[in-house]
Amino acid sequence: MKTIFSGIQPSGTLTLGNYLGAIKQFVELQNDYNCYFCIVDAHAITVPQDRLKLRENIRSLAAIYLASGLDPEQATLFIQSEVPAHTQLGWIMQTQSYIGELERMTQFKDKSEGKEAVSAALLTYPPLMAADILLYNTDIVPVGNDQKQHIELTRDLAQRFNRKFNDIFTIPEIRVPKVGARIMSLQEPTKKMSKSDLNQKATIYLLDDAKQIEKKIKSAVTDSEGIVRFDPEQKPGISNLLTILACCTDQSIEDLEAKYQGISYGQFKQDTAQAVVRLIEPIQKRYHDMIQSTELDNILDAGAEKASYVANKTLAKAKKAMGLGRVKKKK
Ligand code: ATP
Ligand code: LTN
Repeated sequence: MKTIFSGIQPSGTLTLGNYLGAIKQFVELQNDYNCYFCIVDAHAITVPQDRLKLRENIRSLAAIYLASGLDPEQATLFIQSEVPAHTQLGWIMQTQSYIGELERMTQFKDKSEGKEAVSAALLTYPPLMAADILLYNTDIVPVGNDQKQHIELTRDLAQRFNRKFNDIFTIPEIRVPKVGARIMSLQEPTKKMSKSDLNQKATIYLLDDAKQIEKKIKSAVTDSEGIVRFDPEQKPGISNLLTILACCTDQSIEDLEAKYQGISYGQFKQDTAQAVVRLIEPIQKRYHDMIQSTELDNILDAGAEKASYVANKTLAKAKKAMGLGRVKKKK
């Protein structure tokens, strides 16, 4: 059975973009693959975090994984910092990364731009991400479109290591959803919808209530053409809403274009909001049951143990291949 690994940062309340780009795929894939889904808290601290808020976000993300339908019997769910092999292999992968290639990463450029104090860890974020993936002999990494560059680099680092030392790492493939790989901001539909957007109206959070969702979609930026048509270049706002509606109802964009011929943006927006609410409401209900439960802790404990076992084996191989540590003398 092939192996899947993916991670989400506990850096704020999850968005509809995170759900449609990442989690929805995780749930669909869990029956057919050996899956590891991680809460990458060590990645979240590459930018400043409030410690209490971070704790809360970690637990909240775990509850969202479960509420979305990830089954701990099928998939291993765990917290990155509870499996030390991640940061250990992360260091090793840093030794194989060139500063130039790390500086070229668009996420680094975006997050460091205009800032005075940029942590070194923001630059070395991709080798840690490579370590996450490579520890589990991962074949496939399901992510949104924005992670393509990081997965490419992971492949390069793995190949570089294998060539120089020993053929240890599996070279992973990326998997992005056909529709929904890049959900855009509701207010600036040429920008991706993001957890960290300061404009609350731009982003639908998975824990928003029905009223908030309706309000946000109603005020989403569109155009004056008045035709519901998919054209991301000329009509980014309407195309984004079409994508959202298609993902939430599992219909094709073509079918929706036909269905909304001659129908007003007002009605289209109302239907889109309703579809989002219908998708999210049951997740929210399960979330509230899950978040306080001891079951959540048991699942994360078991996940960390299972992940550590596999990760430590790969880490030991990588260390040995590089000559780290020692070989004990026989008596
Ligand atoms: P931030 O905005 O703080 O950088 P983020 O939400 O972009 O955070 P992650 O938590 O690291 O970043 O993303 C988790 C997963 O969600 C990744 O697979 C990412 O590709 C996907 N994702 C994030 N935003 C979107 C989006 N707008 N559309 C589709 N997928 C997305
Ligand atoms: N960088 C990713 C989060 C992430 C990840 C991973 C995704 C960290 N490690 C391993 C897939 C596999 C992001 O979404 N910003």
